[in-house]
Amino acid sequence: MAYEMAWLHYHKISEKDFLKFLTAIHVEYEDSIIQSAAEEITSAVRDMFGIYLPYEKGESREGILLKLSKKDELGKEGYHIYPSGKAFVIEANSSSGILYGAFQMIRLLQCGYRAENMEEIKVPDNPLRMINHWDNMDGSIERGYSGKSFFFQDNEIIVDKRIKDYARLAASVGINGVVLNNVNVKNHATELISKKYFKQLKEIQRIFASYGIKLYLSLNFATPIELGNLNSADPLSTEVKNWWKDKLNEVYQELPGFGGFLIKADSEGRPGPFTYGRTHADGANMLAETIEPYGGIIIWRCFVYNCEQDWRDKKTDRARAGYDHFKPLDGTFAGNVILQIKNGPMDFQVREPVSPLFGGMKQTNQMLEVQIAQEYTGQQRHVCYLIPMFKEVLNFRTYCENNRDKVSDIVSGKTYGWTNCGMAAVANTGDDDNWFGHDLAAANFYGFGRLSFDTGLSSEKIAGEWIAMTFGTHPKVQKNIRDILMISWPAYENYTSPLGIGWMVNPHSHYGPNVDGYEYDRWGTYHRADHFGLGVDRSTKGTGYAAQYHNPNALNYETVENCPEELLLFFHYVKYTHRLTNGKTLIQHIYDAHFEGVEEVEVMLKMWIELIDYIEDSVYQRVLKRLEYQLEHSKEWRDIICSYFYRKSAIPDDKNREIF
Ligand code: GCW
Repeated sequence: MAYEMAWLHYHKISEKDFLKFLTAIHVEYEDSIIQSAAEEITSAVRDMFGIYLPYEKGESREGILLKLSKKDELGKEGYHIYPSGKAFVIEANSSSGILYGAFQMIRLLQCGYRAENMEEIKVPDNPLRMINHWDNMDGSIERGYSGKSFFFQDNEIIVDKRIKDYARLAASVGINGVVLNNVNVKNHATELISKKYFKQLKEIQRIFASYGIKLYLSLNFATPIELGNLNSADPLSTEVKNWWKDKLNEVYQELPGFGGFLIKADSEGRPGPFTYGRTHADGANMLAETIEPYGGIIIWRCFVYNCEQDWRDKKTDRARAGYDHFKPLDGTFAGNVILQIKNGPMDFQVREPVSPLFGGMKQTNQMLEVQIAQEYTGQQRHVCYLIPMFKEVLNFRTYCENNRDKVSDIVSGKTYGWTNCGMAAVANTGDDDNWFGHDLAAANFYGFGRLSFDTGLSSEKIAGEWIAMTFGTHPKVQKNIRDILMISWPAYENYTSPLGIGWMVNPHSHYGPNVDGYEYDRWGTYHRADHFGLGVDRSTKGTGYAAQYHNPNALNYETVENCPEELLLFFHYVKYTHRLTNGKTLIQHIYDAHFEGVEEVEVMLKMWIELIDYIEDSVYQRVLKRLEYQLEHSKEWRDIICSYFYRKSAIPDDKNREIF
């Protein structure tokens, strides 16, 4: 095994109290998931305590007991773990619940808990907790920053030991659905739902299922044309419907228990219902109806916008597109359709407002899409711990109702009683030895899973757990790495683009500073910077985007005075001389934030260097190199952004720093 096991490699622990339970694992009922749970416990106990636990069937009052129960409060996938006399009990209504309980027990031990403090009941907050891979069948990964795909190579599906280890990593943080292939479905990927690939898919599905994970695929809306030789993919054509029916029946015959499909339609060159003058509800419902008898779901992405649109018209605004397209369709989607919505209205920028579709549509299942692949946040070469950003999104009050109106309430189904809903993340894995390119990027995968399971966990708590599992519980290790993670997103925001404006990256690669780099900038620069100021006016005088929110959000975003400052330039064109609440002018804020961002990276690097004696050398060196690089790159960001705005504004830095 050339690769490492991220947070699933266990440190020896000295918790003596737990030893009394380490006589055997007892299971009353057995299936593949319970076997996985038992296997996980056995190997963890072996590594942590040096004890080999025998596995026994039948009831017992001693040892580690895996028990199926019938308790309403544990829901479908929840667990109750607790010590009881000479037994440590992991109890749940389903085998998945037992698996999650087993991983939690292991986690608590790794985090240094004593047996008496290990009782816990937890039911996952979100029904669906998914990872979306953008893996292509040639082995490349769209926006992949940690090597090649471990699912595909040369247009074949790989089935090897790593698939199981991936399932272990995902299940250990509560993931229960995985989309294998990129949403841009082309060529061979269109054929994934054909005979050629069923055998391997079946195998992957079996491995995933033994870790409580359902398999999903991304679908090409034009499959009837490309695979079926029809001349249309019109969702209302009987011929097209029948073709899909036969095809999807075949899929479910071959892959019973298959989760369903993720679809990107009418976006960035992908085909969709618009070609035929149909709505997205027509498209989604046609597919949903076909797979409904099998319990399948259609996850339909709301990332629909016209990248060719002409912005000289003042009301034209990419940010408006999702809401403008989907809001009028509220209530027309089938019950097994879920709309998957990116956290912001644009595209995973370091700072965006929350998409107004959350709480904007009240009668349509919704799912939150975030991106742990750091496409716009340093591409896994910079540390950028994204969990604090996701927490802000989840905690955002939409005001769609008087209470239970936060994004976390909506996507978990608490607001409107949905059961088809949840959270999805665009994956940051690849076949690098450490899975994530940057060792510290693993915290985003780990954190996303944990947060989707338990939205109440704090970013610090999640970081602490991940550090304990990965690097141990030494207080210095805990403190320094947690501090590095916690300042990384604000630092990245500081040295890149200011106050919510975004997009100051090189076109296509989406990496490195380029103030005018927005690739769809045919009609002037996205950020609208001139000699007097910058920012996009999205008030009613401008594009009108701010009005897509419920009040008071809409009212707040409408005016410069009430707009949250971190989003000021997203919503308003503001003069360089405008005074912010801290008394600084906008231009001075731009200079200061960029210098501060670099200083924060200096601190991050220093804190890592202090860990030289505590971290295994190869890992220490890998991270050190990346942090040194990050520091240099953050300076480049600072210099390019500051000099651009110095030249535009001709206002010098009041601290007289050298601006190149
Ligand atoms: O941000 C854009 C990315 C594309 C991606 C698209 C999407 C998979 O640059 O690479 O395509 O988002 O989310 O569909």
